[in-house]
Order: sequence, then structure tokens, then C-alpha cells
Amino acid sequence: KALFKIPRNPSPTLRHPEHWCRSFSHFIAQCLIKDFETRPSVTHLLEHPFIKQAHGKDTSLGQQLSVLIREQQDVGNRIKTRHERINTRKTLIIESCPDDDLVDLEVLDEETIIAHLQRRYQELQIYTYVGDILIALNPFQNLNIYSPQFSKLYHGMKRSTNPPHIFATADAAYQSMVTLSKDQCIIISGESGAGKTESAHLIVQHLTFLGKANNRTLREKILQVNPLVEAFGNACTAINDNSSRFGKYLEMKFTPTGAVMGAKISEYLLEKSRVIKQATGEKNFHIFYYIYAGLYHQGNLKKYRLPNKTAPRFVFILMQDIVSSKLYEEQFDAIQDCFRIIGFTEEEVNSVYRILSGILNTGNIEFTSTSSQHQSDKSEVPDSEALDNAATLLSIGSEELQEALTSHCVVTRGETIIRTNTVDKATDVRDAMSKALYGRLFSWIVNRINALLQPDTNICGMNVGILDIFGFENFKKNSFEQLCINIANEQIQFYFNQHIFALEQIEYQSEGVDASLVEYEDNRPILDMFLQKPMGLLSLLDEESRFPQATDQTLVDKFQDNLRNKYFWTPKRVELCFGIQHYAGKVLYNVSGFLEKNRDTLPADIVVVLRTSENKLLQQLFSSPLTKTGTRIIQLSSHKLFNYSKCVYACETTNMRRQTVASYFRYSLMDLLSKMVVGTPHFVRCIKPNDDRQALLFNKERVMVQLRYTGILETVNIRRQGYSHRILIEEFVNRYYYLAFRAHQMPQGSRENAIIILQRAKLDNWVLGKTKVFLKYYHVEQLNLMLREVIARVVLMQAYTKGWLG
Ligand code: AD9
Ligand code: MG
Repeated sequence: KALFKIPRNPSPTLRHPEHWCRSFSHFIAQCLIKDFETRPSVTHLLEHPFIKQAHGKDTSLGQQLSVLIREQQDVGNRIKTRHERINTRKTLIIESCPDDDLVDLEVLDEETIIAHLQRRYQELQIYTYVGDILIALNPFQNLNIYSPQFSKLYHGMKRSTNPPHIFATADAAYQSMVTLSKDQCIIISGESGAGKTESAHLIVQHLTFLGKANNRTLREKILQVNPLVEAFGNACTAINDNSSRFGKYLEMKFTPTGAVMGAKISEYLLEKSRVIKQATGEKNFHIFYYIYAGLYHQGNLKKYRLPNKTAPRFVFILMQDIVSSKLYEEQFDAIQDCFRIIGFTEEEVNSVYRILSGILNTGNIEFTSTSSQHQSDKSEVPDSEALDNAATLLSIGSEELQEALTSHCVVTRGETIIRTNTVDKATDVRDAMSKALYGRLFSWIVNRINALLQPDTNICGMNVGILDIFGFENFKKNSFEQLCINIANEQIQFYFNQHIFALEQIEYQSEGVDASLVEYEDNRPILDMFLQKPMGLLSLLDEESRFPQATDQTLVDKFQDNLRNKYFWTPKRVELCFGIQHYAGKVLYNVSGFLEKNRDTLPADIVVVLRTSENKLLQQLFSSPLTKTGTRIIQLSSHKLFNYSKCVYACETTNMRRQTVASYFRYSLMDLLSKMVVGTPHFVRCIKPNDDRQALLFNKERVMVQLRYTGILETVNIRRQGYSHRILIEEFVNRYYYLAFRAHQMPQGSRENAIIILQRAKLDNWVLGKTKVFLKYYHVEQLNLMLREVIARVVLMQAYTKGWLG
């Protein structure tokens, strides 16, 4: 009782009833675990008027408390049984090993690190720490280490208590968010097929477990978000059967006390071209196979005007593999559930299916030339079945659609002239329409999910963002899509370098802290080569895209003339190609189609027709404010980063400034970075142990290459020597003074007081800079744990004093 004096005016955090609630549950858990003599009466606690009044209206806080208490009882039981080994096959032995953290290794060279990772991988220890960074090796098999039992095991635990795990990283982000009241951001990187998306799922799973709100439906909704967007945004590629074809930043929103209250996704650069064409051996977006199989199974193919499997001419854009397999059917059912649970109406889902079937039918529209003499002049649709189907599904007139596909309006000197489209042009218009429909539908789904998962309270909470983008790709043939994907990865690597190496070293110097510098591979020059204005690769591409006469050859020439550095070259023997030395390796790009893909033109005639649709959703997709002259307004400023989904395409009228994919891409990257930099980052580096997707196969060479280009060895060094956390002295004292002073003392944020706290907390190896306290990565965890315990004690004392613990 005498441990702490109770302040007359407890600090605002302590006064917050929900905080009391959490701290009490924590305390009670400790009592239960340690079987204190002073075990308080839980029932008494729940019945106490303070709890009842705290919320002002009902006992919901009390209920919440009892949930928390139950949860903590589990923790108690769990700790008792922790040392019992779980013998199920493929299940980790719950004991931490000395090489859990590469920073602790005595010998530090590539060979040793690889040897450790290999041994661990063979023992199914796929996770390893490098300080506060998590390395995740893809196991290529299901492991029994992600059940709720494991979530409990990692809940609020000191990192060294359990073996490394993705849940521990999620937990650290969550605990930091709650303890420090600061946004967090988990950045998952790695090449295609390394396991980023799986890791993102697991993080969401653990965060929903941690952020238990009373609202169970919300939890369920959040868990459906990833499967739903991935059905629309992922596809089978040569490298990965479930490859992300878009970048995704998912923000999970929490109340100040850590209860989940909503979520928001931002999507980046969907690879729309996949809708109309896929490389050999690759497939279209998953959803097309799901709906075909699902509708076939339901006997609904006719309703959505999709041809039967036995029809001679098959749906063009699915190319191969249109089987009504059991798996696709199941996936269709799962997607239906996702839509329902998240809260889409039946009408909306029906509209989505109609648009998707409309896209499938559009892909089947074929054109021929109307006259044999002027083959290149005019086109027509010889067989109108697909055209009629598409028009019906999109609720537009079939004739109007045909006209928009086979002709276009040109406005010259105030006069409107109608020109016919050649077969090639008509085909391009058709494909542009399919891509636009799919791209906008995807953006709409994302926006709708965001609206449905928006927090329904005004509480100003915090969030944990999870970044899962498409991984670095190097195929036999690489095109514009791979270029964008690889630039995005280049940017993430740059961010990692900045955070881990550059900023850290700059700060040591300015704070007068002595720390030996670590050399690392800076990819800034490569990034500049892409993004610089006006002579960067993307600017050059934009410039060339503005010339109607530009060709693939003129584009390569332009690159060659202007990009003179060691990261760019044009191979002598291969035409229309250029090579880039990326941070992750050399990639050869084929420029054919670059210009068209970058222009991404959607003719105004198509927009006009689609706007006449009777389908409300479709109207919405294509209705955006037009100025008097018919020009869409687009704001491009570095301050107001625009949102792709709100201003999807620029190129809708002939007289407007064109918004290219490259310039949109540049802004998306800025948008993404602006989101990431506000949070404290946590890094997960996914590594692909082999290219054959084989369990237990550890290809040393492949792993070595990935460790090298991700700078793992340098990271080990800097984590060993460096101080990954820096806190302003005043903030440090303010945050941790409970550890050395009495609660009511409110000491000044001085250097002396900071030293007192650091000494009382018995930390070693810290450094005091000019304005900041420099801490090792493990210090913050220790400090936060101590702080939580002290606060629990303070709260307990207050409760005793108030006499309501019986
Ligand atoms: V891409 O850049 O989107 O093409 P990712 O996202 O890095 O790629 P993904 O998460 O999709 O890769 O993982 C590829 C496959 O590896 C998955 O489909 C799983 O079959 C397998 N995988 C990855 N991580 C795990 C895991 N923790 N447990 C089991 C896993 N299997
Ligand atoms: Mg992925």
C-alpha cells in the first residue's frame, strides 16, 4: 500500500476508465499467476459502483473488464503450461534458442549467418530476428504455429521469452502503439513468392486477436478484407500461384486503449493489363475463375450470359483453364461470404457479377474489316452475340456500344466529325474498355470496404498499417508492369536503407554520439534515374508518350541518349530492350507496348456510352464531375496527393491534358511513403529459400543473394553497434518517470533525470546525445514492460485507497 502515493489529480491516462480497466485486468492476471495472497474479489470488482458509473450509462465497461480478466486468466494458465512441449508434428518446440537473433552470434560473416538460417530452416524455425527486424523464410508447407493458442502465447510477452515469430512482430507493433500512443507501420518486403501476403494475413490475424473489441462482427469483417481484395487483385503467375498484382496498405484502426474499431485499405497500381492478356502459363485475376465455376455450379451461367463449357468459342479473356473445378467453386462460396459479412448488399454483389460477366463477354467481341479493299479503314462486329451479351450485362444499348467501339468523334475547329476505327483500333478500344471497367470496379470495391469498415465513433484513435506490395519480379520477358513493380520495390528498399542506415548515422553525428559507420549499398542513384524530373526514365517515357508518332524504337533511343549511367544499358544483340541493374539484380525489359500501356487511353466515346448505363453501380464508376468543356479536373500537386480511386483516368476527352500511368505511379509512391513515414516502422524481410516451392529445400545460393541485396549482413552489424531508438530527453523523462520517481512528482525533463531513470531501470549500453536518449532495440521493450507493471501497481494502490477492492 505504501509503494506509491496516490496523486490528487491522476494523470489523464490514468483517469481514463478504459485504461483502469486494462491495468486492473493485467494486475488480476498477475495475482492469478502468482497466486498472491491479496487476490481481489473479481465479482466484487465488477459490481463496484465505480465500474458501473465509469462509462456513465451501463455496465458495458464491467463486461469488458470481465472479458479481459478471462483473457488474462488464460495467460496465467498458459504460462503454467508453457514449458510443456507440444509434440504434434510440424509444431515448433516452444523454447527459444541462442541463435534466435543473429545479432547475438559471436562470429558474424555470410557463411555463419547462412549456416544458422539453414539449420533453423531444417528445424522448421522459419523466423529469425536481426535485432528488431524479422527474417521470414517461406516454409512452403503449412505449419501448426498460427492457431489462437499461439496468439495467446505471444500476447504481451517479452520477445526473448518465445522463439521468433511473425506474431511477435505484430505484438510489438501493437504494444508500442498502445503504450506510446503512436501510429505503427509494418513493412513487409521480399521478392515475388517470398511470403509477404501470407505474412500480412498472419499479422492481421494476430492484431484482430489483440484488438478484441466487444464487437465481434467487426473482427470477422476485418478478417474477410484480405481474401476479398485478393480475389480481385491476385493471380497465378509463373512465380507464384497467388501473386499480388497490386500494392496494398491496410490500416487497422484502434481506440486509445487498443480495441480494434475499423480498417482502411489503400490500393496501388493494379496490373489491369492482365484482364486482357496474360503471359504464357499465367492466368487472369482469380475472381474470373471463381465466378465462372460458381455460377456454373449454381446453374446461373445463362443469367449472366456466360457460354457453357462446351461452347465452341470459349470466353476469350480467360484463355485457358476455365474448368469448373471444385476448388474454384469453394472459393466462389468463400467470396460470397466475404461480401455478405463485410456488408455489401445483394444488389451490389449482383452488379459486381454482372460487370465481371460483362467484361468476360466484352473480351469475346471480335472485329473484321468491312471492305476488303480498304482493310485498314473500317471495322464491324460480324457476330453480335458477345456484343449483345456485354451490352445487356452492362445495361447499355448494343448499337451504341458497337458505335463507340468502331468509331470515334474528333472535334476540330468547333465541328464534331465522326471517324471510323480500323480493326486494330477497335480492338484497342475494346481492351481499354475492359481494363477501365475492371480497374474502376476494383477501386470501387476497395472504397466500399473502407466505407463499411469505417469506425463508427469519433474517438481519435491510432493505427497499425501493414504494407504488402507486389514483390520484385524478373521473368523471361519483362514489360512495363514489371518495371513499375520493380521501381516500387526499389523505393521500399530505399526507405529501409534510410531508416536503418542513413538517418541513424546522420543523427549520431549531429548528436555527437560516437558510433562506427556501417557501409551499405545505397540505391538512391537507381531511384533517381527512374524518378528524377525532367530526365528520369519515367519522365522520358511520359515525354515520348505525348508524341503520337513515337515508336518502340524512338523510345529506346531516347532512353539510350539520356540515361548514361552504370545502371542502364541496351544490349547489342536483343532489339527493343534495355537492361537495369536493380538493387535486387539485373533485369532486361522489352519496350514493346510501353507507350500504349503508359498512355492508358480510354476514349471519350466509351465513357459516354457507359455513363448511359441503367446499372447504378456502373453509372457511379463512370460518373465524375466534368468541367464545362468536358475536361476532368485533376489536381496534381505534391501537397495534395491525389487518390487514384477518386480520379481514375484522365484521358477521357480529346482536349485534355493526359494523366499517364507513369505520373500516376509517381504520385502513388509519394502517397504511400507519406502514409508510411508517419508511423514507427517495423520490418519483415521475407526470403524465398528455393525457386521450386519445395518444403525444407534450402538453396544456399538463392538465400545468399537475397541476404546480400537486402543488406542483412550490414543490418546485423548496425543493429549490434547502433542505437535503433532515439527519444527526445524531455519526452523520455515524461514517458518513463514512473520508473524512478513517485507518481505525483512530475520531474523535469532534464538530462540528470533521464540518467536517474536509466540507472534505476538498470539498463546498460545506452548513450545520451545532445538532445536525445539513444537506446538499443531491446531497451524499449524492457522499459515498456517495466512501465506497464508499475502503472498496474499505481492503479491498484489507487483502488485500495478508494476502498473498493474489498
Ligand atoms: V508476390 O510478390 O505477391 O508474387 P508474396 O506475396 O511474397 O509474393 P505469398 O505470400 O503469396 O508471396 O507466398 C507464396 C506462397 O508461399 C503462398 O501461396 C504459400 O503457399 C507459401 N507460403 C508463404 N508463407 C507461408 C507460411 N508462413 N506458411 C505456409 C507459406 N506457406
Ligand atoms: Mg503477395
